[in-house]
Parts: sequence; C-alpha cells; structure tokens
Amino acid sequence: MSESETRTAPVERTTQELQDRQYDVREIEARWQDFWEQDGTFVVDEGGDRERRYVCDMFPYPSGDLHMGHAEAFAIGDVPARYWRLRGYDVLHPIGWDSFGLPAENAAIKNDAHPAEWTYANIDTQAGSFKRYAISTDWTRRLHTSDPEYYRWTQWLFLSLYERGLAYRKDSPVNWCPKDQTVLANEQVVDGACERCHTLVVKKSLNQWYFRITDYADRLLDDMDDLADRWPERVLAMQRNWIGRSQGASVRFEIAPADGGAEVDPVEVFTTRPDTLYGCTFMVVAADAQLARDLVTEERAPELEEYRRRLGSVSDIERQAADREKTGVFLGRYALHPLTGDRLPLWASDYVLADYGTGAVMAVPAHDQRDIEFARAMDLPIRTVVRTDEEDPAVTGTATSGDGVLIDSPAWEGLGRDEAVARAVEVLTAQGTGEAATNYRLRDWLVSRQRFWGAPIPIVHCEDCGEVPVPTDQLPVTLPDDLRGEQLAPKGRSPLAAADAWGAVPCPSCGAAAQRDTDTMDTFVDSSWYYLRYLSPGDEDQMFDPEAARRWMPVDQYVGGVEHAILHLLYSRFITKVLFDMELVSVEEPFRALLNQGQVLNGGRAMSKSLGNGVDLGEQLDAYGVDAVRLTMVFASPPEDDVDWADVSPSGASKFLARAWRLAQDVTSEVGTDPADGAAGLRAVTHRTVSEAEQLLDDQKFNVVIARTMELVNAVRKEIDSGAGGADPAVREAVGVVAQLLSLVAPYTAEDMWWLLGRKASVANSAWLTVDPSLLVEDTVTAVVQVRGKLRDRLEVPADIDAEELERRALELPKIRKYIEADGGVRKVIVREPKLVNVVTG
Ligand code: ANZ
Ligand code: ZN
Repeated sequence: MSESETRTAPVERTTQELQDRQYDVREIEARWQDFWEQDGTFVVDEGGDRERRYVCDMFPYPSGDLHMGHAEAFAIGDVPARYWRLRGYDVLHPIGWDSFGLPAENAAIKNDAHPAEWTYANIDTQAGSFKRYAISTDWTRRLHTSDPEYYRWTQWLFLSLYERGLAYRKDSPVNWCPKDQTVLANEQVVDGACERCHTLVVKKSLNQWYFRITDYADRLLDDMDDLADRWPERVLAMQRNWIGRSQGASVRFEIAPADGGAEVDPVEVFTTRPDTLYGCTFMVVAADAQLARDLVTEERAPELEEYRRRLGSVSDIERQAADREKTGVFLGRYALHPLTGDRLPLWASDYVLADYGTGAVMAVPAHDQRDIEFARAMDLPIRTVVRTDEEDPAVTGTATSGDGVLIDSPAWEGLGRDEAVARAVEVLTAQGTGEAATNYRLRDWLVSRQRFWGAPIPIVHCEDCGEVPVPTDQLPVTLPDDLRGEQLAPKGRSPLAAADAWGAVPCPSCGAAAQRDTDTMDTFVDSSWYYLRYLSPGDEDQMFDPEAARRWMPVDQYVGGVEHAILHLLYSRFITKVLFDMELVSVEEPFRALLNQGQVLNGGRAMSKSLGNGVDLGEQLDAYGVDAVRLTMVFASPPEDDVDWADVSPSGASKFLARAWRLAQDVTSEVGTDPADGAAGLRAVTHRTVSEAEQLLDDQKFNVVIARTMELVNAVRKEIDSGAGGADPAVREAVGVVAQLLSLVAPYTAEDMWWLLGRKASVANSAWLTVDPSLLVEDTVTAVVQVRGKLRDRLEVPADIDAEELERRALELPKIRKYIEADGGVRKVIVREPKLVNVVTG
C-alpha cells in the first residue's frame, strides 16, 4: 500500500467508528462538499498534458432558485464530465450565469430597486444550490454576463462586427411588443405574439441595429453536415428550415406606363418555379411594403392606405395560411410579361410578405394554392401550364404542384420540370430580364433593445461625424447604477434615453457634444460567446485567450434544452464563424456534440404554477438527499426522454444508495490486495460491467449504466453474504467499481464509499479499472442430453447455468423432441447441472 493511496480525508476515524456508522445523507453531504471545495478537486489543470475534453451546460438564467428542470439537465451533463475525468482526461466543466434580461428589470420596477440587486441575489442562491447539488464544476471560472468585466467584451465583439461591416443600423418595420415596449427578433415572435408575455405583436418602423447573419447563411447551412449524428437530427432540421435556402430565379417585369402616373422601375420577383412563367396571369406585391405605395396610382392610393391600416397586427404565419380569406387592392397598373408581353394586373395583398424575397410575386394560380385562391376571389384568369395526373386546376380550383410536362408554353412544350427551369433561366438571362437566384428565409439578426438591463451598444452619435464607435480602451460603457424602480419602466424608448447625464458625452472623434446610443443588446449576444470566456475568465486584455481556445475548442459535449434549437445555437454558430474569420478561434463550429435533455413532468404534464403540479427541488433534496434525486433523474429514462416525477421513486433510489454504501463498509481486506486472488465469478461480473458501461456511456445510455451498477451491487452482496465475505479481494475490486460508477450520478455516496475503502480522495480523479479481456470470456461446458439413459444430443451452456434453464434448453432441442414424441411424452426429467440431463419417457 503506497503512501499516496492511503486515506486522506477531512476527518480521520477509528475502525470501530467506521463500523458503527449508518448511511447518513446529511452528514456525508456536508463533509464532502467542504472537502471538494478546499481540495479544488474540479479545478482544471491548465498545465497538464493529458488529452482534454470540454463539457458545457447551457448556463442558467437567474430567476429564483434552481428548479427540477435544472436538476435534470445538470445531473445529465455531469455524467460525461465525470466519466471523462475518470478516463484520464483533463476536463473543463465550467458554470456561469446569463444574467442580463427582462425579468430582473421588471422585478426592479415592481420593487423600486436596481436590476442588479435582484439578479445577484438570485445568483447567490443558485450558486449555493449548485454547490450542494455537487456538479463537478470549476468554480474559479464562474462568470456573469451582467458583470462589466464580461460585457466589456460583448461590446468589443459588437465593435468587431461593426468594423467588419457586420453590424449596421437601418430603418425597418420591426416586431414591437406593446406590453414590454420593446422590439423583438423574428425568433421571439411565436404565433404572432410576444414569446414572453403573449401580447400580440405589432409592426413599427424603427431605426435598429442588426448583425448581418445572412452573410453566413450558406456556411451555417453547409457546415451542418459535420454535425450530423452528433447533434439531434430534429435540431439540425429546425435550423435548416429556419435558414430556409430556396433555389430558383429572379425575374424582372417591366411596368406599363399608367395614365398620369410616374415612370416606375421594373418589379423584381423571386420564384422557385420559373418553369411556370407562362402561367403567370397577374402580380401581387406585399401591401405593407414601400413598393405597393410606389406602384399604386393616385386614384387607387386611398384604398391601399385603408387596406394597410387594417393590416396592423396579423402575424406572418396567419397571413400566409392557405385557407385564409384572400383580400387585396388593385393598384391600377399592369406589368408586362417578359416573354409574351401580356398585360398582367398588379395587386397588393397581405398574403405576400414584405420581407421575404423581393416582397413581390409572379402569381401562377394554376400551380400555387394561395395564388389560385386570390385569383378566384378577384376573378383573375387561371392558365394551366403543367399537365400532371391531377385534375385541371382551372376546373377544380385546387392548384397542382406536382411534376408533369409543360403545356401551353411555347418552345417549352413537353419538357419536364428541371429542363424547363433550366430553359427559363437561360432565356431570361439572355434577355436580361432575370437570372438564377437563391433566396433565404433567414433575416439579419435584430440586436438592439429599448430596455435597460443589457449591454449598452458602444456607439456615440455625433452631429458632424455620425456613428462613432467608442474606442476600445474606453470600454466598458457601463450602465448607470443610479436608475431604479419607475425610472426603468418602458415608455416607448430606452430608459437609458432618459438618463441625460449618462448619455451626454464628447464625440470620441471630434470632441463636440454628442450622445451615446441608448439601446442595449439582445441578451442572445451575451450568450453567443460565453463558452469562450470560460477559457480565460479573468482576462483583462482580451475577449478570450486564443491559445486556450486552441487547446479547448470546440466544446466536446454541449448539454441543454431543445427550446434553444434555433436562436441560441444559430447565433453561437454564427459568432464562432465570425471569430474564426478574425483568426481568434481555429474551429468553425463551437459545439461538436449536442445533447438535448427531456423535460421533467409531473403526472404527464409539464410542471406549472397554474396546474399546481410543481415540485420544489429544495424539498426533494431535503427529503431524499442530493444523490438520490440525481440518481432518480438519470435512471428514469434515456437522457433525451422526459422524466415524469409521478412515476419515479427517489426513496427507492435512496435505499439503493444505502445498500451500495454498506458494501464499502463490509470490505475488510487491505488496500492493494490482489483481486486475482479473489472469487473468479465476481471478478468476471465486475469486468463485464465496466466493459459494458464504457460502451453505454459512449452511447449516452446513462440510465442503463445505473441498471448495470444495480446488478453489480446485487452480485457483490451475494458474494459477501455467501462467499469469503468482505475479506475477498475480488469484493474490494468490485466495490471500488461500484463507487466509480456511482460517482457519475451520486458523488457524495461514492466519495464516502471510496473513503470507507481506505482510498485517497477523490474518487472523481481515481484511475478507471482497466478491463481484463480474459475475464470477459464466458466459461461454457458441454452438457449431454439422454433420453431413457441413451445419449441423444449435446449442447453448449454457460458453466453457471441453473437447473431450470438447462432443462428448458434441453427439452427444446429438435432431436430430443422427436425422441420424446416417439416414446409417448415426458414422464420425468433428471438434471445434474451443468453437464447432464436425462429425460424419462413413456
Ligand atoms: C411563382 C410560383 C409558381 C411559385 C408556383 C410557387 C409555385 P419558398 O420555397 O418558400 O422560397 N413567394 C416569393 N416571395 C414571396 C413573398 N414575399 N411572400 C409570399 N410568397 C412569396 O417559396 C418561394 C415561392 O413563394 C415563390 O415561387 C413565390 O411563388 C412565393 F407554381 O413564384 B412562386
Ligand atoms: Zn464628432
């Protein structure tokens, strides 16, 4: 027994005291929490030369204390972190808080306080709970996005994008939440309502800051190929759909001069079906687009304005619904068909969206359902140009969108879709009226918010110089700390706009009196890069240390809820690509693998206040202990499935843990005894368990690992009670493995077991058992089967097969069945396991 292997623990105890101890959750929680903290067990060894793994949990928002959802997610995320540590990797597993955002501000308004008070009080509470919950995190790297030391670099990031032309300001109709009095990103509008307060969103024209994420659309799409199999397919599908790349053509339509109307530019459309060009019988522009106003004749203008007023708050999804009643206004003008010169009436309607494609469509009613409904409502012609096996749309009123052959399209007659698309693009290109085009659903990322509790946009507006970036040595632009309560209430503009003293600054460029930008950044900007800040959290000279990024990135395992399938993950991927282009990181994707944990339900439904089915995490921890709750979470189901708290048994988990713990108490052999001298059967079980666990952990079947651990516990208990007892060195080996496997989910119990075994803490950094392949080979023997004493067949069976199983297998043998039948059935079976079965017949 080497010196370094012996027990070092916070309290030394005599053997007798150890024997008398009971499994006491409270006692072991207190003891080991202190120990890990003082020992720095989970502090990363930056100088180490072992292979590295980076496990990152999506960081929490500090709303109150931790809840059951956190408990599940973090229990799951801790499994790979702890496992890889046991496998000898240097593991980085940090924690921080996404601590800017609206709830803090609303609480401050209500309580006449500053948002920081609420925020940091909650962070303290959560941090305490996290420590108790024993997540294996490196606390020295803790960060909060609302700290000036952090948001200084969020502002630096903004300026970097600005410098590269990736941050810009424009006037545009934006989603405005009348209740929260702020703009929302497209992503934050759900079914036409504010994601947070469910108030119907309206459009408002405002001057806003955007990040040019659309420049990265192709890379964001194409690089997803590398994430296949390591990200959930549904997340990739959602991102693909959100980016929404469509291939097609741009087509320009000349506008016929109108009586008394001004000359207008040709109208360009984006279409995915240039092959249907001959079927275009009218055109429609988005009623709320400027284009509609540019096109409308004077006579028709009042009608258009009236229509626009009514449009107000209808969501994009509703607007495009096929079964929605089609409405619109004739603009009094005609476009000219680029191939036939036909006059096509120009309409404005709400079913065409202002900010998709060009905000105008060539309507092909025969082959587009929305167009045909509009055509029927407005009595416009329908011209079928693709013959499919469906009935003629001009007759049925239902558009056909399937493949077929082109008809009624001079020079394209008889062509299939792909050929016709190619031909159309050729003709349009030659004519100069169109070309092949790609269109995206993705819009630029609207990042400015008229709220207080966020990172101020580091721009100064000067009469003479215009937009002037705040020089980086003047960062951070800190929030004023003297605004509180009512002063933060939304009044249609940013609360910062009311802080005159704060906003008035000299222009960094010319020195004249100027104004700070009074908007703050979307909190998704804060969270788009935090996983990089963990790499050098105290860094005062840079956003993060590129050297550390080379060592640690990408994150090997990212863990979090599927609710972030689009926003946060898309933004983080975008920002990583920008930083790659700036040569600050060497990877183009931040998260190599993604795990979306399921939800915690109660009685089949998500926990909620209104249903009154919430379960308080603190109460569960008090009742059953941390380990039992964590074990229950992980054992309940595969990590990506939901856990229903009504169907699980934390008290059962607690009993199991006590049973496992007592095994360690029963071990009486010395540290260092050779397990090879112990029971071979138990050793085989131990090594098989470890070998299977390795595969299961790689496959993220964490719940099955726990089931295997339970089986191992049973096998050890049997061995202790019936074999050589606690003195058998094979028992010591097995209990060591139980402790290591349990340490993945029940760290307190595992650590205490390790200590009972006389080993040096911490089990978290102990050496993983090297599987002995010779022990995995199952021993088999040849059994002979007799019928009426005569040898009739043989079979291979495990050496430890029981009598019942051997009899069953013997009687199933086809040859034996034949003899039995011939002899008039079984009278009696004599079994001498594992080698002999004799069937008496007649
Ligand atoms: C003619 C046509 C014929 C179309 C046909 C479809 C079928 P995705 O795939 O989503 O990109 N479109 C273009 N801009 C629009 C806008 N701002 N609002 C509403 N609809 C718009 O869809 C592209 C198709 O959606 C385009 O192709 C256009 O209609 C319509 F048999 O053009 B199509
Ligand atoms: Zn100036």
